Amino acid sequence: MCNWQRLLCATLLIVPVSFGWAESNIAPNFVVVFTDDQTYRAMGYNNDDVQTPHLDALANEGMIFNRAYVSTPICVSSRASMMSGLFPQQHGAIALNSSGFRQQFIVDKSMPTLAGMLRAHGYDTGFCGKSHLGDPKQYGFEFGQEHRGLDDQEAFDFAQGFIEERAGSMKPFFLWIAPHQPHVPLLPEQQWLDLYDAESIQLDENFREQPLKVSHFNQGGPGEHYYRDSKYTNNYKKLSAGPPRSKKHMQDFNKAYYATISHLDHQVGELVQQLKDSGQYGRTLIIFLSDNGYFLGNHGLGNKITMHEESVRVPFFVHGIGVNARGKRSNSLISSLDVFPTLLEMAGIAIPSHLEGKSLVPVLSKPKKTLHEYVASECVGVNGEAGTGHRMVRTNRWKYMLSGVNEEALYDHKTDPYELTNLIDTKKHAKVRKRMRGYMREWMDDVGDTHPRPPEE
Ligand SMILES: [Ca+2]
Repeated sequence: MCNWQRLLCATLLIVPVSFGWAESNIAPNFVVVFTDDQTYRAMGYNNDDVQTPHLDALANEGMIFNRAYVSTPICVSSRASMMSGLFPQQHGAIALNSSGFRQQFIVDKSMPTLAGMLRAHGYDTGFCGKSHLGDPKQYGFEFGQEHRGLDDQEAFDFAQGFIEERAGSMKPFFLWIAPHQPHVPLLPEQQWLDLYDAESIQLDENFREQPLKVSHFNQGGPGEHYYRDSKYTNNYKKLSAGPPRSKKHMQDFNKAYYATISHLDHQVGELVQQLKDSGQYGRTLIIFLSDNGYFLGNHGLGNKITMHEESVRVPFFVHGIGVNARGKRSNSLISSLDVFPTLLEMAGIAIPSHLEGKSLVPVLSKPKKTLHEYVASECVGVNGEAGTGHRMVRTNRWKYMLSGVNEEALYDHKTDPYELTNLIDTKKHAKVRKRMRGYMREWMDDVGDTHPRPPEE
């Protein structure tokens, strides 16, 4: 019997929700907001240029994770990772091809999904927004559907109805909200554009007009440097294709991108109010993250896919029940794969041993606690070939990247947060290189990567 069932059996047992979830024995609700293509620095609390007052308030009341990395920086694979708790080469959604995931998790049902496990343990499970993996009812959700509206209003309307229907209910729920924003096409309304002056927007230190001719910057097949910004801001201004792209061009794009995020911020603010009105706010854990980042002209790139910070590092915060050290920022290195086991632990469900992530629950009380020695990310098979593409391992200080043509990169984040200097051939860093190559080999063995391993030294 799970916690909420025990509670229902306990006649007239009323426990104040202001108690911690463990003490109160109330099964927590979970609301996950999983945005699309929102890079780490596109959040008010990480960047003064961006206006996200509702998200900032939530994050500052909860716990902000400064070092959160996605298992893969591409939409379909990242979504499949959230639902499966596995890396792409394990769950089978490689780049934009989800057939392997379908076979294991939908057709054979040989592997459990996050929604399926929570539902089996008494949770009402609701989905709204972007699926990218087909009908969400096929992979564990009982309520909801995919919503294709790019302004996400349909999705947030569904969320509102879902929450209102559960006002005062003791049965816990898991609500997955997957907005399209700020993925291109960007269609910001004037009221959000009015918040920003393009000329005053600061570009990052690693802005370039076009990328270096190195495989680490390829975003698909050999030599491809996608730039998806042209024509996509069509109710604001039509931007020409690139690269190269000018500073002014990128400021104009950022204005539309940030305006879209401010719209999303407003929608999340309304959602929080609905949770409060329903009486469910006090027993709800909110997790906010994005499926991948985005290059805003960083390194001369648009899009995502490569292993640089702008692509693999995302905004991530938690708020509400279970967050015992509130108002803190954690530098603990975490992965998007940690969400699955975190929710299971909080729901009192045994964590299956095959999951790749670790529960964040210990960090929610001790923000300095180390959870991972390193985290990994991959984006392989973008051009349809297994083994091609990019991989990285990241410790608190160092990042090691291995491309599909065996080029390597080593960055020191203590001195080089914008990844401008590749130290892979620097004699002084031979020991670090050896250690990072070892982590990479270990991770490649774990996921069954078909690509040749980095050399042993
Ligand atoms: Ca995405």
